[in-house]
Amino acid sequence: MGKTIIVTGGAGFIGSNFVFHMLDGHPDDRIICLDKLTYAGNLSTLCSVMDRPNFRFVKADICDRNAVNGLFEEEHPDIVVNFAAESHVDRSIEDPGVFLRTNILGTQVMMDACRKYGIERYHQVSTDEVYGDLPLDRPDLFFTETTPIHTSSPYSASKASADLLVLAYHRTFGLPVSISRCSNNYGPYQFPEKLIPLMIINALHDKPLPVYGDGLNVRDWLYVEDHCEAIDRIIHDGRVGEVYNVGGHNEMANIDIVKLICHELGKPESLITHVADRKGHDLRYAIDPAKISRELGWLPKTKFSDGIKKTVAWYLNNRDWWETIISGEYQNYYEKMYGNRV
Ligand code: NAD
Ligand code: TDX
Repeated sequence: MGKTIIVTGGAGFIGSNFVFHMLDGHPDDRIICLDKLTYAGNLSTLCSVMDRPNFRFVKADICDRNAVNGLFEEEHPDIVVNFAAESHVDRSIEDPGVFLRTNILGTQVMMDACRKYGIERYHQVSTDEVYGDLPLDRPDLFFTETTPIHTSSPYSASKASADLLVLAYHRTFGLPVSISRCSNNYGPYQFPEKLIPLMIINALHDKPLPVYGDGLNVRDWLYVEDHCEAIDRIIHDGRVGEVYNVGGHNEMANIDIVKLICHELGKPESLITHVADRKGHDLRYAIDPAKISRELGWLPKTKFSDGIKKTVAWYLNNRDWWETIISGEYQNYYEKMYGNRV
């Protein structure tokens, strides 16, 4: 029999890709998307699956205990995958409060519901940022699952706090948890505040491309579908109580990514503008994915050279999606779709 899976944050970038991945790959499962629809959540992203009989969308805050408990009582989920989070480092530097609330307390509320009603697996979607950063002049160093937690931004501190709480609920209450710590994702439906979509959209408008500092900071990029496949494997075959790093050994300096985007779009590199650096800017992320490859046979399928072409093509072919975001119109979508249904 199929499983019932609650996917929190499923109207965001990775969560929506995960919803599509699960509906395609596990048609017998029932997928419930629980999402608050913050500025980063876009219900129109899910319009192609909204009418599927084995899909349900519920607008709710993961911090809202009554709403979360009510959903567990109705749906009796077997698995919870928690993507819901405030995810943008720059915003966490401006206003940390909501990061602590959603990323830590929201995680607690979700896990308390799992304890109260019983669950087969609670999976926490975490990030490589919990490990802090690596020096640029030590390409031999990588983050493994035993690298100490050492955070830089309020965002990464909130994600690390949540991870510690998840492991504490496993040890203290026996909650069957798992955690994935993935490197930077890119692909369709990424909100245009993040590096790759922001640069694509600015370049299309011949606007300046704002590179923080010297642009030499390194990120380790993974195509979003590969991340979804990794989580799929972990929730089904990953060991309870374990952390799995997810990444594809694809390190690139920011400036090289931006130049590549200029090249793909036929835009001049003179659009590149160096701006003030991010406060506390992490130098280099680099994941060692040996554990997930060894234990679960996971390997990334999309090479960066193909993935970036697919991503640029997606933004070119889906202008409506990001134009409604830039105009702010997408925030009226829920009202339009659901306003007269309640
Ligand atoms: P995103 O910002 O695109 O989406 C977040 C989603 O969560 C949105 O739909 C938003 O409406 C929802 N949400 C926010 N607060 C909520 C709340 N209180 N209750 C219910 N829903 C809420 O984020 P993303 O880039 O898709 O990241 C998803 C997860 O993956 C996050 O936990 C993030 O930390 C993690 N992660 C992201 C990356 C990356 O490169 N983007 C890499 C590693 C890990
Ligand atoms: O305008 C920009 N200019 C710029 O130089 C932006 C938005 C970013 N940058 C730099 C900062 C980073 O070094 O590009 C790099 C990538 O920045 P982001 O897209 O903001 O991602 P990052 O800070 O690396 O965090 C991402 O990966 C880990 C996600 O946003 C997190 O949610 C995830 O946990």
